[in-house]
Amino acid sequence: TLDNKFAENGFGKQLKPSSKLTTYDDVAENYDGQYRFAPIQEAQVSRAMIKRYFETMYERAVSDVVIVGAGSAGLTCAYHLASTRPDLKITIIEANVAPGGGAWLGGQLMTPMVIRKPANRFLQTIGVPYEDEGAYVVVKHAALFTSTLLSRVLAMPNVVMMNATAVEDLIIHEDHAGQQRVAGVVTNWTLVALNHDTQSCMDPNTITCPVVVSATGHDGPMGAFSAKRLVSAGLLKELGNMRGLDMNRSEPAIVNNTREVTPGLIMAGMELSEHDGKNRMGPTFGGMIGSGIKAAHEALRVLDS
Ligand code: AHZ
Repeated sequence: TLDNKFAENGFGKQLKPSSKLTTYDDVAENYDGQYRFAPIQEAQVSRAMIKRYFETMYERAVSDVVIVGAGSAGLTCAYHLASTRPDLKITIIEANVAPGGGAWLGGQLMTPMVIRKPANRFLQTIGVPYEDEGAYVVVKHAALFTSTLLSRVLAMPNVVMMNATAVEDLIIHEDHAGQQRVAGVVTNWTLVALNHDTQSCMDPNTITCPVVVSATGHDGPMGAFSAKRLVSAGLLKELGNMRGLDMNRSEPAIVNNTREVTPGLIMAGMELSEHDGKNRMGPTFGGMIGSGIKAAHEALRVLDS
């Protein structure tokens, strides 16, 4: 068969580096100005991705913590949790192709990012330089914060991120006493989740876990997902709805109220403003950092209880 032939041709075997492989910056004596790649078969590329991706899906169908939303709050939570407890299987589900949420820009379409003290300590931890302005610090480009945080999080062996994947429901179990408990998430490719109105019966998938951290941001096409679902599932009477902008009220309120809002579900970041009816802060990101760290502590408390 074709597949046997493929196997005979060395599928799965390590390609032998040839002395003829050269790059433009090669200083080898025999460099002749030609960039030469190691040979590859198209199926090897497909299998390299498929094998790893689906093995990961299989393994993470049961996770220790699922973080929904890879914005500044969700990523900070992932960093703190994964670095504190390398034994935990932490799975991040992000609806967008590009993780990072709103933290690629500081505010409006401007690049510098403002972070109030003492949240700058987290920048020191992950190694992001900043200008010190006294009460607050400024990172020269929000993307420096987000890309650094993302790379630190993704480099940790216990973290998996599935992007272009939406959480479209929660798993909710009932215990003997009739108490409802969030016991995982229901996922789908985001492109599928966005098309339920036009295609029938595209069933989702599940990830079971003892703790979900929801950090899906304020209301939007997908935002405030869990807060809205708690209302429609009868676990929250009504949405508090995000209130007007007040930097001094909102940042401590979001951090201090980051908590297990319903058994098994911790809420962090701006999603909490919709759940609780708290003010927004606009373009200052210390509250998201503080909330992410608090959510990590809350997740550990729930896991250890
Ligand atoms: O794509 C969303 C984004 O990356 C993702 N997300 C939303 N719904 C999802 C779902 N499944 C999977 N159902 C989902 N992923 O969640 C991420 C939220 O990131 P964000 O940056 O919007 O939220 P945050 O709370 O981390 O940061 C908020 C930043 C803000 S908003 C604000 C204001 O409006 O005043 N101020 C600040 C600092």
